[in-house]
Amino acid sequence: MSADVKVKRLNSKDAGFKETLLSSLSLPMADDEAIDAAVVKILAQVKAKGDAAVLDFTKQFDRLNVSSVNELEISQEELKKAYEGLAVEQKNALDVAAQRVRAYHEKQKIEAGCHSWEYEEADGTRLGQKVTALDRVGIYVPGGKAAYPSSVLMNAIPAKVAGVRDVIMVVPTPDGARNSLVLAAAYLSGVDRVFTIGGAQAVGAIAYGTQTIPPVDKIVGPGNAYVAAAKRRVFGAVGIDMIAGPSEILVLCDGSSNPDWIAMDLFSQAEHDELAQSILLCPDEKFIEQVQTSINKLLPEMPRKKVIETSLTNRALLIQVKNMGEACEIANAIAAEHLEICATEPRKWAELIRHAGAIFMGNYTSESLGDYCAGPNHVLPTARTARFSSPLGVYDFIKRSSMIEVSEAGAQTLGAIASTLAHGEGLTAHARAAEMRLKK
Ligand code: HSO
Ligand code: ZN
Repeated sequence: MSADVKVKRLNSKDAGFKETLLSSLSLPMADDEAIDAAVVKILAQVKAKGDAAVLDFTKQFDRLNVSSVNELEISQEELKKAYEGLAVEQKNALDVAAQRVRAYHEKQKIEAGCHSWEYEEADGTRLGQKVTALDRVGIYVPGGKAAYPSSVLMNAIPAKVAGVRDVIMVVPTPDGARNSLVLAAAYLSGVDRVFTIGGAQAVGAIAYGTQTIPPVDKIVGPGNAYVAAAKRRVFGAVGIDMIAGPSEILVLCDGSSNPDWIAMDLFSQAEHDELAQSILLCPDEKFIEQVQTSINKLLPEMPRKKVIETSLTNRALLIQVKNMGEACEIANAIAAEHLEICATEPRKWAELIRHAGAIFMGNYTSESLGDYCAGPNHVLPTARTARFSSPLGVYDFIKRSSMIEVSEAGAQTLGAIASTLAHGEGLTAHARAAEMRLKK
């Protein structure tokens, strides 16, 4: 390992601070033309040839040579076996995580407007919204180094809680290497069917359907640049969740925490990706110094120190602010995926926060608890999109239909209004349809 990591320091008093900060933040992933062009071809092949194209691409990219897509499906018995074969400790941990994620999302279903409603007006006209679950959802699960069983839980459980009947998971298994924790998580979350396919071809297969793979209504889950490009391309034909960028953590600390804890929290997202971004906002210069010291003390122990070092060197910031109030203002401008408030009065500061994917309050709430088992979803808006979007949730797997039932009396008042407006738009049939229902 090279010399110490020196994390970039900023001070909110510096001239041009705001501009420097904003230009250092991650942007939503841009389209890569070469990748997009390759993806367009793959999607067209899958759309035209179905199973045959899926088999070809799976042979080409994942070196799996099979003669039918049926051979790429993992049966429920195999999923169950994967779960039952886990070491006791892992099985228990996965059980508790699944149970807590389910309980949180059950609660969310009740509290977050995921149910139908109706009201009646004085003349008997009834208006409302009917909520229905999507019929079929596809979950993309990356293979290789980013194969996270926790992400299977976070994507599949809210879909099942919403009432989605068919959850179809796709997961690439290059050279046939299956991840038993991922399969166990699929079993625990109630995934209905699993196919060992990946890349743009998998996105195309579940978007358009093939002879063997059923078409879904929405595709969720993270993936590499090819998967992201394919999701963008099939959007419209199907729904998608979001295009997730590298992980981000923003820590607001009043200096009351243990600098080692803060350093490790910054590492925890840095270890995901060289492009991940970890930022500390703190009014206490001495504490910032201590965090920098902890970083260098703890980094050598980290198995993923290379990734962490690159991420911290290129992307991390230690920012000295005037006070915690200013830290909250800056946090709103950053709109981070994960925001930790490590302070003695975390709730007081949380009240000032308007933009963040998830807010972790108090010195005992490490962000990593949220990644696995606190209960809330770990699929969160990145790259400042928390300004306008929300964590993945039950509400992403439902949709709403407007419900309108006009009484005879209601048709008299509404009919006259609609008729006037329709004539104004030159739409005579609209006007006549309303007028015909008026009593003479
Ligand atoms: N922090 C990641 C999710 C994750 N962490 C999965 C560990 N496993 C994005 O929110
Ligand atoms: Zn994480």
